[in-house]
Amino acid sequence: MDKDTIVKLAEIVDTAAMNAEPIEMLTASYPELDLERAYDVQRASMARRFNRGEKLVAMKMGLTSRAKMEQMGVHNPIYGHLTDEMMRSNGDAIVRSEHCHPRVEPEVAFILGKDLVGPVTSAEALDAVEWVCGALEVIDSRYKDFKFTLIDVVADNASSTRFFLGETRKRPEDLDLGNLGMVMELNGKVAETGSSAAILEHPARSLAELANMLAERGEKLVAGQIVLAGGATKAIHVDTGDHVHLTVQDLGTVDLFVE
Ligand code: 0L1
Ligand code: MG
Repeated sequence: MDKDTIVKLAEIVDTAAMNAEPIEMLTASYPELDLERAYDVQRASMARRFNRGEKLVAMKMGLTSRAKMEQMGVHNPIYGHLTDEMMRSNGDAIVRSEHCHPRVEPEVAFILGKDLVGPVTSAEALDAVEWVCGALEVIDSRYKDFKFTLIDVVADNASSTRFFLGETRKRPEDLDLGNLGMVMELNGKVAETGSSAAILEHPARSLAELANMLAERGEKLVAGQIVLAGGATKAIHVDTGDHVHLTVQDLGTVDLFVE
């Protein structure tokens, strides 16, 4: 697949995200698109955002739970890029009309105190973490009727759209990071319960995997960057008027509204 095609596909996914207009999966028209090239499309779509003035502030891991991997028939997680334009403050609202079919998932996020260059072990990855907090990620696949392959999702920046961090920050050594209980409520009713253990068995493993996948491309995570480790439960659909409230053991709460 040549560079012009990568740039064209990046324009298609970026425009779909900007206009909240669902598209057919790319692999239907470009069956030669493979995982490597899909990450090229993801980077080319990010380059378009950076040209519009957005700044990279975070990375995310996706498809980190067994349930989600089985659902997609894959064995490896994926990653995506998150910008300042995607970040919202705890308690803010997302705008329903800016999204195709938004869903929300409960996560744990890291804030790095040091650069992190793979290959690393989970322990080495954790050593680069300054703070841990709870997070809500809003994902919004741009594909019509949720029909896509893993390759399509990667090209679509792992369905990234918005993310919210909790205000409570803890050092990793002050938490039972591998088994934090999480309860996600929708409009005052418990919608999902889970544990951070569902995030690749330990969120630190997810962080290490991310550093290792980036290292394959000669890239690294840098001090100050945020990393969303992945969803601990299924994502829930949200619509106008909804309120999602997440409680993470020892990490307080995170709220988002849909307007
Ligand atoms: O954050 C993630 O787990 C990415 C999910 C990508 C697939 C989807 O949109 O469900
Ligand atoms: Mg996620």
